[in-house]
Amino acid sequence: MSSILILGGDGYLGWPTAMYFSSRGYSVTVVDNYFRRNACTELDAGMLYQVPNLIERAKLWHELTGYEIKVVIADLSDPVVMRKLIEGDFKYQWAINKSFYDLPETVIHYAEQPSAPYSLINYKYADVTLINNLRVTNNLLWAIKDISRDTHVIKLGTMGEYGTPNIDIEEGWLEIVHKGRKDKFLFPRQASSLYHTTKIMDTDLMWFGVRMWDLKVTDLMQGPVYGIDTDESLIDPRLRTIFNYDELFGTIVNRFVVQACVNYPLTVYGGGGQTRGYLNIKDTMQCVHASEKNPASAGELKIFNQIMETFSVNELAALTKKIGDARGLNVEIKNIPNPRREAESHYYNPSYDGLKELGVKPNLLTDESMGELFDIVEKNVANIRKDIIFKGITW
Ligand code: USQ
Repeated sequence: MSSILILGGDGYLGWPTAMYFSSRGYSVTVVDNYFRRNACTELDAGMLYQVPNLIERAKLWHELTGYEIKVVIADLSDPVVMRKLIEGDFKYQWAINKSFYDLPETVIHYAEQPSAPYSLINYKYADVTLINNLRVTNNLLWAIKDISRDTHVIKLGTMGEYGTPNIDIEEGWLEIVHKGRKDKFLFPRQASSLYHTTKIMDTDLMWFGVRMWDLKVTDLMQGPVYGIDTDESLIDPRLRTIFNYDELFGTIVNRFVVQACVNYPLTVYGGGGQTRGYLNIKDTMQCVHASEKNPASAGELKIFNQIMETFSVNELAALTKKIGDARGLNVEIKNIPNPRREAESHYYNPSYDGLKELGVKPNLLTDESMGELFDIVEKNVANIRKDIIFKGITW
């Protein structure tokens, strides 16, 4: 049974990933320090529904399926904690067999502050983002180097590392011919938030570890994710992932559906021409699995662009309105001054064939899939707080 360690196993992607691998027979351990939940409480970000804590989730998963997800509650920005975790010198907060430990064949690294607006609230939150994200990555790098170089690291990066350049975006690398000579480099990167900047720095740290110490790393450049259910959460709604719809932690599709359900005009920032690559949460699972099955070799940094299709903000607003109106919601769209500094009208042509070539079958954003999201949000409409939808964090 292959062993997988998921750093950040309580988050929007971490918990569904844990269930996904567990249900496929992997030995799964999740680690989290409840950063996301605590930030939601501290900053009054709200949630569409309450979710059980990580230990309760793991117990419930075991009761319902017979599978075990081992739980460690710990702060991975502490280097000692990270080393002990990889060495096996730690205590599970929940596991059936608490004494059993095997070195992870794969580490999936989600343990980061994931929000662009959070990273720009003020100096304090910029600092939290930089320190947490870079330290966790550096701690992981050194622990793997010193203790377990055969472990394959799957690191969640972001399409935002590339920004919106006026040339086609390749999958991670670019061949450059300069004054008659040729070489291959990381694709040029230019972030539009400090959160995205930490992801660029993560990639550089990982690339250093690959070059110097022959580590095995896959870096997944993911676009904004939408959706709630995966096959595993269909077993019981209490297994659903954390779902935020506020300005800090909510991503655009999820936010728009929530806004439509409570008659809040869809918050199109600026001109709405901002184009990004999107994917369903179910496809995040498929992509991570494809990466796990096709690991990087020693001394290789594999990079994939983890998106399934592109949309502008205006296109997403129009689709949300179409689906919402068909459900009798009378959805309004409102262009509001853009709180962010980003191009609102730009060229955008990323490549994203690599993961599909490994067998990923896209779940595209259709009337039906957006309708399924509306179904869940409407059932929880009484919990939605309009006051947290837009606060106006400016860059
Ligand atoms: N936007 C609006 N109205 C809103 C919210 C967002 O017009 O109410 C616009 C934003 O200005 C941006 C686009 O929609 O142009 C996407 O915004 P987002 O909040 O959905 O996503 P973003 O801040 O870019 O970050 C999210 C995740 C992050 C991940 C990133 C992938 O929070 O963890 O790395 O998507 S990417 O955008 O490709 O860098």
